[in-house]
Amino acid sequence: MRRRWTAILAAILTIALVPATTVPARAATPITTAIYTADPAALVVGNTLYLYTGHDEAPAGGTNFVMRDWHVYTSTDASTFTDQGAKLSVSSFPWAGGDAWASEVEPRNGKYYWYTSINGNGPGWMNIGVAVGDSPLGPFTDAKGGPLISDSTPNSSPLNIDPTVFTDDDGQAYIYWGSYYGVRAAKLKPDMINLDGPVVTPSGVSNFWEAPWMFKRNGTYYLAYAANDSGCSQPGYACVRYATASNPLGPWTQRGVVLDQVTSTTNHPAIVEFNGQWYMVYHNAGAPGGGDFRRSVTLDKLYWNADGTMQKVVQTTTPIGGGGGQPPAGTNHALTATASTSYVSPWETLGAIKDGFVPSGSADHSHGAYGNWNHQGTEWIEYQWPTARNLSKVATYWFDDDQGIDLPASCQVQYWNGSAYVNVPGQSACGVGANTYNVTTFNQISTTRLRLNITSRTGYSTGVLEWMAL
Ligand code: FUB
Repeated sequence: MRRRWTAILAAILTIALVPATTVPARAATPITTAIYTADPAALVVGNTLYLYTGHDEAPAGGTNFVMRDWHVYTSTDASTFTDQGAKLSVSSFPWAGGDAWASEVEPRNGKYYWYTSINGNGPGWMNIGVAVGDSPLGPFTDAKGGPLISDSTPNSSPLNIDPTVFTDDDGQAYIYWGSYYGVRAAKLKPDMINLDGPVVTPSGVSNFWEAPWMFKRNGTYYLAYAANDSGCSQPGYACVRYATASNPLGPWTQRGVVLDQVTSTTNHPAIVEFNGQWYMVYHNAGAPGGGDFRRSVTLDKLYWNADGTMQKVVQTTTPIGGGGGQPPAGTNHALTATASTSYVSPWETLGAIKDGFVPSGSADHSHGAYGNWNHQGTEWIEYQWPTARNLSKVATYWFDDDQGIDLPASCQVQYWNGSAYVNVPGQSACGVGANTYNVTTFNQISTTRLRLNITSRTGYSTGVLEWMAL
């Protein structure tokens, strides 16, 4: 019972196989909208990028994970992805009972080892299992007949999930895993299905929550992982921090945040170089109908600094559909901005305007909303960035609660020109329509501050669900 309750907590806090379908996903994020996907792991073999993902099957409004199998997606351009089908499922592990959580695939000697988080269906709860196949697409079968790591493994994590396996240049393989702030590591034997020596608790992986991803670049070891400290994410959400080390078992030095919180409560990184470009692969709740248990894998480019640190990834928005009730395409700089306002009602959430949520209508404040009831007249919301952003468009999704907050009478976009706020040049109409992204275009500006002046209708206050800066 304690374990089931723990499962629900984890869900809140963290957070017969089907044939391939070869319908390409859109050449943009998310990699597919045909199903909900989560917990990506990336592997490059030859000229193909393989993404191994979990599969969210929770119903709309569901409050826990429903995950039964894992899919494989392939791409040769990191843009269009093909679903190769569910290549592994809970039923592939006869000793397991459910919960096909995060996984990762590691090649060795012509074989592909697929490490999974899975419910052992016995004493204890989540385990690490391992399947093996002869190609990146399998077929995969249980490699061990039981868990590789379980609660009975000495010094195991408080929650044995989220394996990441890394093979060093000398052939030694390492497995990192864990959740509930309990990162663990061990060497793997050359057979890849047995631990080689004790489980260690690597030092220096500060603020670790779960979802480790290990790799090496230019002789330095990198460990990215989900963290949920107040320095990087709102309560209940997670960012991705990373640490570096000169030894595969540490000690590690934490280097900061590489991915801000996303629109789902959980966050889960995979970092990979493909065709000379580095990518951050992760999930969010951005697909239509998405949510914390209906996530979607997406990817964005990742760039390096000369000193080997990673630049924070800019989360791009999804150009699915475009227009109408869908957000316009382009890089939404709101995601990296600090928001402020002339006034927000104490019970409302200013940060909601920049969480990338796609509202189902102007009354949909399920992800929070900015509102200034009971003020009337002109109020403003504003974005600030530490360095200038090139901007030429905003998209505003108004909040209308059919009570004291109504659509505004008018609005105007302004920017800080170094000494004062002035209207953005060449501004098109500032739309005040309901149930849509009102797009206002202007001549490109470079600024650290962008402001939206909102003037209410007589007798009403105003509100905003999303304000995109592109
Ligand atoms: O998908 C289930 C769990 O949520 C994963 O194992 C965690 O990493 C989090 O993404």
